Amino acid sequence: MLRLARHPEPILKPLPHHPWESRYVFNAGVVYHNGLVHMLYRAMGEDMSSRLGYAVSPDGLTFYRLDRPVLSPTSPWESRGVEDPRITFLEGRFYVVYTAYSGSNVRVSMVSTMNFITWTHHGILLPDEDNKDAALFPERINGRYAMLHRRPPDIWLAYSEDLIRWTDHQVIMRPRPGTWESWKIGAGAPPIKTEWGWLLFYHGVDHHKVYRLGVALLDLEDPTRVIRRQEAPILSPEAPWEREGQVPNVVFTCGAVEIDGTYYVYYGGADTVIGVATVPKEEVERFCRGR
Ligand code: BMA
Repeated sequence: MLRLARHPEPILKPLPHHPWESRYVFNAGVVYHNGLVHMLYRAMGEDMSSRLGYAVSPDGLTFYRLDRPVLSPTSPWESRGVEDPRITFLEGRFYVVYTAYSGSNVRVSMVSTMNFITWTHHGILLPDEDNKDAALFPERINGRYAMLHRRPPDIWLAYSEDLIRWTDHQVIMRPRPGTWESWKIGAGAPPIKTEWGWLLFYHGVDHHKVYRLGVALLDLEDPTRVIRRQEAPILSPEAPWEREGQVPNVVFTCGAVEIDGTYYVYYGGADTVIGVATVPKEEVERFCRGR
């Protein structure tokens, strides 16, 4: 059974002297590129609107952050915040799919960058529906781009020729009644390519609103086909800073990386701080192989 081991302390906390991130930092997207972990994290401060901060780390544990947000709301769709960024390095650019929150609606929105400071805005991806927890696959599959998204309570997959117009929407994973993921599920980290399939760290919520993390494996050629899905969660809120905070009993991931034979899964604890939990690559491979 695959289990993550949590790092004993949060790796990023709110900073009282930065008004934009004085209250909560959580739900971080990450990418490992040229020997550095680049992180975009959701930050909330005095005005309770979400912005994205940027932090960078040489080892996955010690992060150095900028003193101002790198992405703030720009359109009416996100007047109350830009939330839950998921970063995918795709064809030489960093694409970030995030939740645009208007106060009454949530939309999937996308920006891209080469440097995490200056952005190209691609706009809303699924214009006519409330949707979140979207994540791009890091390469085309049979010639088309692929993205996971969430029509409650399920994880869906869609394809696109141009990253903007999405078609062929299909449910790929549903909640499992009577379990830790009985109410709703959503993609976590963007899918990670392995020899055995697309590795997916995702979240599940039960009817007591406890958020936990799970793991699944999707077919490389046809990612609508779920090869394997572990029954037990891989991380549950147990540490004090996962059990108490803005929203109690939450571990919620938006990104994971592999560094030197270890997977690092970053997650928000109680929508208040950022933690990381790790697992050796061999154990993940054992899960992928089904033994
Ligand atoms: C989800 C999202 C996440 C959040 C989680 C727990 O619906 O809004 O950003 O971490 O709820 O509150």
